[in-house]
Amino acid sequence: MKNIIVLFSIVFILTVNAQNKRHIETLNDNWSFYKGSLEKPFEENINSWEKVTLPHSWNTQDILDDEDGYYRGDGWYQKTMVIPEVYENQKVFLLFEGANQVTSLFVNGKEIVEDHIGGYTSFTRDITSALTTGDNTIFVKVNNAHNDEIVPQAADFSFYGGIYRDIQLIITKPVHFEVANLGANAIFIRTPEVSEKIAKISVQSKLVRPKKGKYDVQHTLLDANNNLVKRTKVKAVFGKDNFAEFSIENPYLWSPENPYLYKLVSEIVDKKGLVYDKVENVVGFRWFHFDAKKGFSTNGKSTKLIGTNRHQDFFRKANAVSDEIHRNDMRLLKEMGINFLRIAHYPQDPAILEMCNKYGFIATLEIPFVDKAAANEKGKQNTVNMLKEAIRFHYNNPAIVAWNLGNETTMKEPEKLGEAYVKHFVDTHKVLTETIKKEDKTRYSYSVFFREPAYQDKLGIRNTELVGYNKYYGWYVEELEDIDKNLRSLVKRSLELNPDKPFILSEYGGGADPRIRSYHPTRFDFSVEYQFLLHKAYLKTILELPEIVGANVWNYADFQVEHRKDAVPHINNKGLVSAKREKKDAYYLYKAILNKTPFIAITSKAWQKRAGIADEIDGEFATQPITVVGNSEEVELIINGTSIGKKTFDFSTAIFDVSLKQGENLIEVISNQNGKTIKDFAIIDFTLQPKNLKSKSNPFKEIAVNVGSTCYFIEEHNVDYLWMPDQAYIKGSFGFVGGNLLRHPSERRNTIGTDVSVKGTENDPIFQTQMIGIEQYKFDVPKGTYELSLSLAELKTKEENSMNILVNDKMIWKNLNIKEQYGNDRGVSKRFLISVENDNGITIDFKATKGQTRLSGVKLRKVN
Ligand code: GCB
Ligand code: CA
Repeated sequence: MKNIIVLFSIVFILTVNAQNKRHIETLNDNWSFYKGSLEKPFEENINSWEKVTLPHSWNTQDILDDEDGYYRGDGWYQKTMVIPEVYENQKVFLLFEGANQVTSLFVNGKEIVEDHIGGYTSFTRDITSALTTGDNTIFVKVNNAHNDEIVPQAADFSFYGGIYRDIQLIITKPVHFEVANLGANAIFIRTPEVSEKIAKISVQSKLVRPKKGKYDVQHTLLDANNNLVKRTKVKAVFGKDNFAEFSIENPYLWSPENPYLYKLVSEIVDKKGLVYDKVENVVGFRWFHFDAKKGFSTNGKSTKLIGTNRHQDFFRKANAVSDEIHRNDMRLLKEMGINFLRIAHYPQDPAILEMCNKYGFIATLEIPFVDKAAANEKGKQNTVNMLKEAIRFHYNNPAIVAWNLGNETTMKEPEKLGEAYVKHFVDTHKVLTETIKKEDKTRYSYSVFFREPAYQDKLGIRNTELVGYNKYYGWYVEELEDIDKNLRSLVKRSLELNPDKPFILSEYGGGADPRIRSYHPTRFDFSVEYQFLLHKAYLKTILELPEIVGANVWNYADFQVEHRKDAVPHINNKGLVSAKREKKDAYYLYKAILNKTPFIAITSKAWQKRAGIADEIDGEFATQPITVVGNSEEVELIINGTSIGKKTFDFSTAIFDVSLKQGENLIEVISNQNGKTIKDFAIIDFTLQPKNLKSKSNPFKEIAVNVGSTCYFIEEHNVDYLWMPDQAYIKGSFGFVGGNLLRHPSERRNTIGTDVSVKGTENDPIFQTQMIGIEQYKFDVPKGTYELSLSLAELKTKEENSMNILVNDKMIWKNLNIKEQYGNDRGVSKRFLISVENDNGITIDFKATKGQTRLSGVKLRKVN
């Protein structure tokens, strides 16, 4: 009997508690979707619409195809649902975590005012008055068309449309903490005083009460194990803010090294102690400071801030990225060892902030005021409102230390856009800076530029407490060797203007297509190896120079940009991981440098299928460099069971020359650190190309050459098919005769190839790199039957070009005018069957009949 009573009371307590938590559930499933505008949406036959699940974007495919542009217009979502009855006279809200970019909501045909403006901030709407019992119909119209009154006006990312984050259904009692305070939960937590001895906490909250009633607001602080630390109760006032303040002794402090989180449970209770609403927030007790010379410190301890930027983006998902992917990104960043995250270029999913708090990432958060202002009164108001929404929604995250008002806002030079623009532009900066300090006195104001410091200064927009600079030395401008010199001089110029304004290197980086590999990396070749060298150079200076208080790699991951035309069209591949989150070599460099726990890695281990030309005639090995990174003293490398000795790490890097044989090669690396052995390995499937193509011991089989390139190219869609770098003809081997490498016309990208998006192929880098004016291509192969494949393209050529192609003096392609016959910017490949009947091998002649000859790629395969 006693047991039964105990059981009953447990059940009773559980139900009371359950009921008094506000009810929250996601509303992601079972939406119907229509892409386009609708005259009479409520009369539509929904059955013909597409069934979708949130997060959803309608631009997952069209940002990646060969057609310019992507759909920017209306999209309609519809859902029918029964609202769960949780309370009597309950209040029902919809919280949209993110929909891009103007959202209209209709419940049972009734418009819920007002439209939400802006694609990246969360918002909540009270839908109670429009609801009925039984089925309720919800229509959401989202529009992502360009709008002069909404930022971003332009940017290097795609403005994907859709309800691309979760929708939450929130149900409260009539008396509750305000839900729709610009998207925030109306509880603002501050820690006005924190030391090792004492932490003061002040909580501001706002209540909504439809009818009379006397309530208290009760705040309970729990430690990380959910133990009660302190509870306080104040009499609730309505119509204005409630304030509560209390302090605790010997607080556990939150820091990047030890991100200790408390939990604050805020409740509305009546005199009998019955709970009416309950909201939880995390609390981190910390103090922090930026100093232009000494750098950043948390709780008095200096910390060099090193991390990355991050976009909300995943391959073929546009921005419709699940919480699981968000959290996986954060996990990979934690593993890499960062302590600093620039949440660029707009507020992101709550999941990101949750993990910043938990992992101890110092974070900056910004609004999408990018490149250009929405230069009109409405535009300014919208921008300011976005900033307010961002600050209020994310206010309680201890990880955030600064609010950034914009990114490279002078990309479109204001002076060139007229006087009225300049006025709006400068004014917008001013109002945003003020808004930050008005909304939040506990954090720094921040803005990010890319032009010369004096330029911003002259415009009067260098007014925030922190400044960030995005600099692409060694990529868009200047050479790798001068990165150190250029960074030092930039920092100096910034500090000369304002000696007390801390400087953050808010972006730096370079592109790397995981399919492109090189042993002779050069600027703008998009090789993974060049990116590695670039980051190594930056890291050295960043770590050395105290005046760079923080630095963020651009970018954590590759992301999709519809209008970008790099090695992978539509992808900005400056990520340390790919758009599908495969780690690139530079990721491991950061991991080795930033991690304290023992770590070594063969940086190129993801590159499994490799090839090379034998060192000697009839040789059995090809020697290639293998880079190892690690945070110990030295490392030993073992190839196929045989040690080739040890090397000392230099800036966490060691390079071995390794002899690879035909077939499978096992590379092992071993290192000792504090008595602990750490290892890594790589398995390389190696194709040994004979040095002499007539070799008897290693007969020629097949080769693919990326003509006009010093890089290897891995063709992913043909099961890791590998193209080799090109070479000038060597007797007995292969190579080109005559001609010049195709170069990008602009000085800025003076390296090989051109960045045109090539139609009809996914192997753009093969076609983008070319030999122009080529005379011959030769293979000194033995007698036999061969399949010869030629890859060609005319990329943005203006002049007329046509040529004859002959193999061993026999015409195989007459008057080939690629542009006329196939079209500009289109890749063409054709295979020919060739027989070689004497010892002279294969000579392919290219003879211009108009303009110039060209060749992008060549493959040769021995059939018989
Ligand atoms: C920048 C921008 C960023 C771009 C990046 C790039 O400075 O802030 O949005 O994606 O450069 O890759 O060019
Ligand atoms: Ca090529």
